[in-house]
Amino acid sequence: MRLLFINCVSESDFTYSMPLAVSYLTGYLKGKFKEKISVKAVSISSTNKIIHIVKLFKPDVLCLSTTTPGYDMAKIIARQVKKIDKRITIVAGGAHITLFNSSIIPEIDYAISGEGEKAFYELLTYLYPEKTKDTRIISAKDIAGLIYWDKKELRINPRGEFIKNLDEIGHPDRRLLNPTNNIVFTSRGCPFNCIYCSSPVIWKRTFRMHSAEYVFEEIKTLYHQKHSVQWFGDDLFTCNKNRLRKIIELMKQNNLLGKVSFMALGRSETFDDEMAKLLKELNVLELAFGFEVGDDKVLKRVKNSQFISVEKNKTAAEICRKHGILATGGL
Ligand code: B12
Ligand code: SF4
Repeated sequence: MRLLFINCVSESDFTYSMPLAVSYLTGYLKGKFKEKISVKAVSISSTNKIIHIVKLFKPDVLCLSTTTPGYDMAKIIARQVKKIDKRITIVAGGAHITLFNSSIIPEIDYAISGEGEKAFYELLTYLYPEKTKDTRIISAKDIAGLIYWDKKELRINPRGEFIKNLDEIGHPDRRLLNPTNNIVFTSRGCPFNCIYCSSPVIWKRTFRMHSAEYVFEEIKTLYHQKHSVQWFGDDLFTCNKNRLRKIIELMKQNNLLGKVSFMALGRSETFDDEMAKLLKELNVLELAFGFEVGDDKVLKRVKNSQFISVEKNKTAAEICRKHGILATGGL
């Protein structure tokens, strides 16, 4: 089975790099099929080059990962690829698909809304039953979150439950990523509900954490890839003190504490002096908050919370200063 992943970006976008999503998806497939899966992943904003790669690699499945700004490109690629070879199955996923289910065009055979690992694996099992080790008989209507064409009608299956134990997803296959990628995810989702944010829609306000052991392995892998500065990409890193203590302990035991520095995202309601102490010990140098506005009424409205206040934001910044952590704030 040959899978070609494309990170769809607009021609004017220069901030792109292969999304970690792709490495999670392929990492999850490891060992689940009878034969080796050939994977190629490209992040290029030139349609001509992409078409050239499609002709050379000859994928069975073309996998498009797309945000909303990249979706026009995804549609162009899908249309052109179907013109070259109708037999190539085109599957799309990513934030845009999760947020705008019905935007699928007929050239995209399947799309997956929401968490992709389980649904993508089940889709491949459905498409290639002879190649999977799975004994289940899966049909398209049973795959949670699958969007597909039934004759000319678009079917949108409801999204299923999130994978409960996040460690089950396995470690992302970082060989597919740009070597400069220094992002570590220690959780998925955020329990809050800010009115401007896509996280509550994408992750439905469920918050799941990886274990301290899993996080430590990720940090260690990146450290061995020469990343002494790492970025926790979590929506909300300032959340669980006990797990932080365990991560620090593991770093100490393995002589890594102080050798890696970090940046992370926080929210002032889940941040206090004790949390700051732990973050400092872990060597978090910078914490980015969503301070948003200097007016309490508007702040409570946009953060959708009665517990937030400008004063709390100020206190969070002061606590950071006290502990020598750089506090930055989105306004
Ligand atoms: C880290 C991050 C970045 C980083 C790193 C991106 C990277 N290359 O890894 C940087 C800063 C570079 C970045 C850039 C951009 N980002 Co960004 N980013 C994120 C962030 C915080 C996490 C993404 C992530 O890795 N999540 C973890 C993975 C596991 O989840 P996931 O990406 O949703 O993937 C799952 C599913 O979507 C699905 N899936 C994904 N792709 C595919 C493909 C197939 C075939 C299948 C079947 C399934 C599937 O399965 C995955 C595993 O479960 C999200 C917000 C968030 N919390 O999700 C925003 C987010 C994805 N980014 C967003 C945007 C807009 C962008 C930019 C376009 C902004 C810009 N123009 O500058 C660029 C484009 C990047 C690109 N395409 O290369 C938006 C997208 C909103 C939308 N409507 O589409 C988000 C949601 C933030 C927001 N504003 O709400 N981003
Ligand atoms: S705290 Fe951050 S991630 Fe959570 S809903 Fe608000 S803006 Fe989104």
